[in-house]
Amino acid sequence: MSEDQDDIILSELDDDELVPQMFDDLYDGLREEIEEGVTILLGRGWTPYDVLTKALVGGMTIVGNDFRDGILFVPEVLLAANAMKGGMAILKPLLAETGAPRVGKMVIGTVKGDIHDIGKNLVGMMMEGAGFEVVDLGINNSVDAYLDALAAEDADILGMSALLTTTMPYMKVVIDTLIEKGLREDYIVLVGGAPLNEEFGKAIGADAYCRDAAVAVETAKTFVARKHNSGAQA
Ligand code: B1M
Repeated sequence: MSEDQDDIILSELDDDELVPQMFDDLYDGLREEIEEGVTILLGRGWTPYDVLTKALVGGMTIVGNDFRDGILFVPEVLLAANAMKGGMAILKPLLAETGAPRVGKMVIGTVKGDIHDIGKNLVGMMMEGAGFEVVDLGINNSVDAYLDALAAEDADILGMSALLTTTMPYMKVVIDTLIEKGLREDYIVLVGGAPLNEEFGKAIGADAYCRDAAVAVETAKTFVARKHNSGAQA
């Protein structure tokens, strides 16, 4: 962003300067700088979760706002997304390193017609960090892709992500198909993505709408515990 970019030595910045600098670097799609910033913050004792939410997601929010306002365009946003993924790749094993017993299994994917995967990846990482086994189907998933994976993986939870108002209705197609096939009660269905809200989640018949990755983890834990308890009583 600034002409002095080359002169900045990230490790010499204190946290209050480094985080805004990382916002700038994310904005500019500088993957190596983001990876370095993440490593520095971890070295200073930041938790992986704080690095993720305060430095990376914080920066991506600025990118999102400027994309919305027509200041940034697709190529720049792709570069920012690539930089974000570089940082997330460092954090992923650390978030998963809790050693917690497997609490449940989730199949997650972005719906058909939609290629946004950053939020979905984050949810997957946080779920793994909380002890869930996660099967990530990637982007652009059809009903069949979801249903096949749920059966093949013997999953407890179906997670669906959509970032476009044009693709979010596809979640209902998937849920309606589960109902048609008599499978709806076999799975906990959680949905998320920026254009969704609680009302939408209820309207399409999901078990819950999850505002962010942390909420997804808490919601999944609650539903899995409920499922196990009702199983114990049966
Ligand atoms: Co796109 N895009 N994009 N984009 N993009 C949005 C979504 C948009 C809101 C930007 C805008 O105009 N303000 C807009 C949608 C408008 C609308 O539908 N009303 C938009 C558009 C229009 C488009 C294109 C159509 C642009 C074009 O080509 N003209 C195109 C669509 C392509 C397609 O999918 N078919 C497009 C393309 C792209 C890029 C490829 C450039 C890139 C995606 C790169 C990638 O994902 N690999 C991109 C990006 C990066 C964005 C923004 C800027 C950022 C999304 C993001 O990663 N956020 C986005 C603007 C925005 O959202 N403000 C935008 C960070 C992420 C951490 O948050 O994904 O919300 P989020 O995930 C959160 C929660 O929502 C929740 O937890 C996550 C973590 O806390 N969550 C879940 C998400 N999924 C969940 C699933 C769960 C639970 C919780 O399951 C249990």
